[in-house]
Amino acid sequence: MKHRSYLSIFAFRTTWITVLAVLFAMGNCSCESGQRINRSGPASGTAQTPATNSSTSSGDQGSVLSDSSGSSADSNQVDSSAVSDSTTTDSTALSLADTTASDSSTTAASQDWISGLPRLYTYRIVETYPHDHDAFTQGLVVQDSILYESTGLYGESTLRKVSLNTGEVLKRVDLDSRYFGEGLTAIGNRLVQLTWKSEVGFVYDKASFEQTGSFTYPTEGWGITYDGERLIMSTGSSTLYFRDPETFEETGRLEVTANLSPVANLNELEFVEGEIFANVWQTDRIAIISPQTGQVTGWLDLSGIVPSEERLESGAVLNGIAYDDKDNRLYVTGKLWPYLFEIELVPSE
Ligand SMILES: [Ca+2]
Repeated sequence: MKHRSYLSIFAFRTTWITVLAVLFAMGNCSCESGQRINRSGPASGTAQTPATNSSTSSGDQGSVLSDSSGSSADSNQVDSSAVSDSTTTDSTALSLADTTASDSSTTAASQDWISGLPRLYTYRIVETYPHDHDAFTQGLVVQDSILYESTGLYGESTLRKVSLNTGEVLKRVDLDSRYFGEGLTAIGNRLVQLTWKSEVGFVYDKASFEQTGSFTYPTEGWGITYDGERLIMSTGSSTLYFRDPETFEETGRLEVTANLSPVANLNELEFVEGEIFANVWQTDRIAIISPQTGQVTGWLDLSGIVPSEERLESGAVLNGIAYDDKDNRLYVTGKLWPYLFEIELVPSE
């Protein structure tokens, strides 16, 4: 009975989503831009539907945060995220089930052109690098084999310059213990770092790490990236905020949806070849988002990329995406992960 009901819903959704997709494709096909990334090749990772991910419970992150800071604000994040996360998980599970059921295309477009449903990708590990397993990664940027990393937790938050190849920390700034470091992005010779609940961001000279400015925002700060014209910021919700890279004033918003359902808990961000990649907090999934429509055009499932025995802390979840557009290399890591991976996307069959 449950199966029959699900098929009815799927048939209805597929019919009118197809209509929307065709109309959308006639005006603006976002699938072309994604093909510049290498999305072919054999998969070393096990393709699994993220609906069956072994994502940690919302309380797991809380145990890490509580252990490190004991702040009452931490429990606030756990509480609110727990509510929104359940919504996200439900809608995402349905979205991915739809994708798996209907995905018979072998093209590497990030969105199924016929059905309009998100494509599902797994990964191939190109290279494995060391990563400081004490780094509670919240923001990640890579340029010329140098990582710029923001780490969180009260009393432990940092801005770091790290050698990609060795994991050695080459330069480091410790944030005041009032601040919980969050997202990080680069704009020319500047680095921009968010804080979680302090509603302030910091601007640094990329070479010297000297703080050259700050700005405020009326939300939590989670992830941030730069598309060459605009800053794109996440707050743990399903809304992305565009900000001016000079004044930091808000210039627009984008509601992120998958099959018309909001996708909450958007966290670390990276602008990759015309699309926004976003970690979904406490999952092994990265949403590939059209910056024009907010639609999730693809899901990247990173389940199993770190062997389970390596995850020393229960809150050690995926939370780091960096893309080097000079050589089209994509890197991912997580909070307290001992490794950083260069990966390629592989369409899931
Ligand atoms: Ca990033």
